Amino acid sequence: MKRLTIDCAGDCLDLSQPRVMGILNVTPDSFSDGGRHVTIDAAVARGRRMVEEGASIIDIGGESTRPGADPVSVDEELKRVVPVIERLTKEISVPVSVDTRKAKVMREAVAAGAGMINDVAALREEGALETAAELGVPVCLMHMQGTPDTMQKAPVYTDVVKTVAGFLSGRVEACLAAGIPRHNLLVDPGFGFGKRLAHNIALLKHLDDIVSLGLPVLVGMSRKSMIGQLLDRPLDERVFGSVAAAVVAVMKGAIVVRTHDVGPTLDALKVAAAVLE
Ligand code: 8Y4
Repeated sequence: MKRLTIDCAGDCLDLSQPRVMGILNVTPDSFSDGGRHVTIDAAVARGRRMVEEGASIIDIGGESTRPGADPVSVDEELKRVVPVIERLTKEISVPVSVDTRKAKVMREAVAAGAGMINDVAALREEGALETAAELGVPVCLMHMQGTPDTMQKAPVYTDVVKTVAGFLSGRVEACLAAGIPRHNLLVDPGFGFGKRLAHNIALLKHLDDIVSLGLPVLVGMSRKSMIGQLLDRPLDERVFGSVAAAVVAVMKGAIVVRTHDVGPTLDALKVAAAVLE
C-alpha cells in the first residue's frame, strides 16, 4: 500500500492530499532591519502566518542559492536558522524543514527541532549523507546541475527528464545504501537549478516520469525565473503564474508544493485535489 504520512521527528506530514510547504528565508536581505532580535521576531511571525494560511510544513533556509550570491559560512548559517527553528517549532504544530547543504547545519537544526532536511545538493556535500542517516529524519533530494554559483551559465542536457530521473534514482540508491529508509525520502526535479526555460517546461510536462520513481514528489517553482520568463513579469507579480504551475504539477502527481504564497496556492491545490480524489 502507498504510504500516506511521513514522520518528521514526531510531527506528522500527511500526504493523503496535496500539501503546501511555506518558504521562510532567513537571510539579511529577507528580514533586513538592523538587530538580530527584530530579524528573528519577524521570521517567526512570518512562519506562524504561513501556518495560519494552511502550510503543512515550513522550510527554513539561511543560505541564498541565487546565482552570484555570497557564500555563507557554517557559523553564519547556524546563527541565522537555529534561533528561528528553536522558536518556531515551539510555537507551531506542523513540522519544520531545514534548507541546507551542510552536515553541521543539518545536525544543529534537527537538535533545535527541525524534522526534515531539504537539501538542494541531494546529500552530495561532505558528510551530509552519513549525517542525515544518523539523524533519522526525512530528506528531500533535489536535482541541481552544477553549483549554485555556476548552474545558470549554460546548462546543457541531451534529455533533461532522463537525466534528472536518473540522478534522483541514483541518489535514492545512495541513501538506501547509507541506511536512510525509503519511507524517509522525497524527490524533487529542482526547477531552475541549472535549467533553462525549455528544460523546466520539459520537466513539468513529463513530471510523471519523476513521480514514477515511486517516492513523494516535491516541487518548487514559486516566483522563479521560469514564471518570470513565461509572463514577462517581475518577482512581485508572479503569484498567479506560480499558482498555475503548482496546479499543473499536482495534476501530474506532485504532492508537496514549496511556495512563498501559501494561501493562494492552497486554494488552488484544494480545487485540484477535488478532481484528483
Ligand atoms: C525568485 C523566487 C527567484 C525564488 C528565485 C527563487 C527549491 C528548494 C529553493 C526547490 C526544493 C528559490 C531551497 C531557490 N528552490 N528546495 N530551495 N525545491 N526542495 N529561488 O525547487 O526559491 S531556493
